[in-house]
Amino acid sequence: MMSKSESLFREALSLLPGGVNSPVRAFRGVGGSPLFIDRAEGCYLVDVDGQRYIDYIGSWGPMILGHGHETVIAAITNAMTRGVSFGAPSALEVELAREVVARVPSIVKVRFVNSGTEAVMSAVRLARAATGRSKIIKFAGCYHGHADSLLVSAGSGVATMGLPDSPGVTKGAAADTLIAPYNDLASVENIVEAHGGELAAILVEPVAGNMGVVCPKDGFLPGLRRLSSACGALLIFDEVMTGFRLSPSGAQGVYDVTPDLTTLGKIVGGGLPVGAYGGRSNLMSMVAPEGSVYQAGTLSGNPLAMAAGLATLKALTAETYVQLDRSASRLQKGIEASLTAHQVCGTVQRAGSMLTLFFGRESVTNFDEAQACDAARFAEFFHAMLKRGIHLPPSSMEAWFVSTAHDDSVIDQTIATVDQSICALIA
Ligand code: HOZ
Repeated sequence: MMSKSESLFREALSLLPGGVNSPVRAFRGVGGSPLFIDRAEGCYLVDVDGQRYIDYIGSWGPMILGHGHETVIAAITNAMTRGVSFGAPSALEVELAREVVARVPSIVKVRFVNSGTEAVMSAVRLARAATGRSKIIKFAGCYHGHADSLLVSAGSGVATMGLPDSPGVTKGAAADTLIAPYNDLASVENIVEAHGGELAAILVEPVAGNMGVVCPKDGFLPGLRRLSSACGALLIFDEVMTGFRLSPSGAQGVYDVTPDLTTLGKIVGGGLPVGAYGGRSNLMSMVAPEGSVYQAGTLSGNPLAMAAGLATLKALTAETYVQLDRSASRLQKGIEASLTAHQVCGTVQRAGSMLTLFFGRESVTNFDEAQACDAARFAEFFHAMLKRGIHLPPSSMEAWFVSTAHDDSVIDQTIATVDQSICALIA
C-alpha cells in the first residue's frame, strides 16, 4: 500500500516541478521518494505517516537549537500578535542588526533580505559598484544561491543533479564568473595575474558546505585576502551556512581572516526566511537609500523573521558552541570507528557542528575530489539509515547539521545506526 508521503509526492509531481519547491529535497541524488513532514520537535522530524526520524538536515542549517526551541517559538508568537508584516521599520530590525554587528567585527552595517541567494546577489552587485569592475572569482563546488552569475560550477543541488551549468543563464552573465578550484591558491594567482584589473570580488565559502564539508587548507583564506587586496578586488565571505554556526563570528572568527563583505542566512533567521549582507561602513553606505546601489524587498526585515533570528542568536552562548563541537566530534569519531572496523574506505570531514561522510576517499579538498566519491554507496547508506530512523541530507555532497537538541544518547543511537547500516552495505 502506498504511504501518505508517496501519495502526496505523486500529486505534488503534477503540481510542483519535480514535486518540490527546492531541488535538493527531491531525493534525486539517492533515489526513492521524499518524506513529507508533518511536524518537527527538537532533533526529530515526524512524517505524515507518523514515523519519527532523527534529523540531520536541520532545515539545511538554520535549526542550530533544534526544532521548536521554546524561546524562539515564544519570540515568534509574541511578534505575531503585533502584526505579521508592516512594510515599515520596526525596533526588531535594529535589535537584530545590533546583535549581528556585536558578533561579527567585520560587519559595521548590515542589510536584511529574505534569502541567502538574495544576500549574495546583492553583495556581488555592491562589490561591482564599489570597484567599477565586472568579473568575480568563484570556486568550483561552492554554492551561493541561484542568481544567474553564480550558477556556474555550482555545488549543492546543481552538483547533486550533475548539471554543469543552468540553461537560462546568459553567456554574458556567466562570462563574468571566473572559476578556480577550491583550496588552489596558485590557480587564483594565475587568474588574478590575467584579470586582476577587471576583478570586482573573490567570493568564497570560507568553509565549503555545498560540496559536502571541505575545510580550507592552511594559508588558503589568508592567501585570498592578500590577493584580493593586492588587485583592488573585494573579498566576500559567503557565511550563509557557517555564520553563527562555527563561532559567534562564523568562519572568519575561527580562521582569523577579515573579509570586506559577508553574506549571512539560515541561523540569522532562526528558521524563518532571512538573509543578510554586511561589511564596513563606507561600503554599506553605498546601498540605497544612503547610496545608489539599489536593492529592496517587500518582506525584508519581516518582524517574525527578525524575532526568530534575535531569539536564536541570544540563545547561542559560548557554552553552546562547546557543546555543539563536542557532540559533532563524538559523532565524527563514532562514524570513523565504524569505517575502520569494517574496513570501508571513507572520511568524515567536519567543521564545528557541520560534517559530511564521504565514501571512497580518504580526504576531499576540492570539487573534483568530492565528485569522485562513491555517490552510489552513499545512496545505499542513506536508505539504510532512513529505514532505521535517521534522516540525513539526501545527497553525498551536502553537510549534516548537528543541533543542541542532539544529546549524547541521540548521537550514540546515530553511531549505532551508522554501524548497522555499514554492516548492511557490506553484507
Ligand atoms: N544551501 C542549501 C543546500 N546546500 C540550500 C537548500 C536548498 O537548496 O534547498
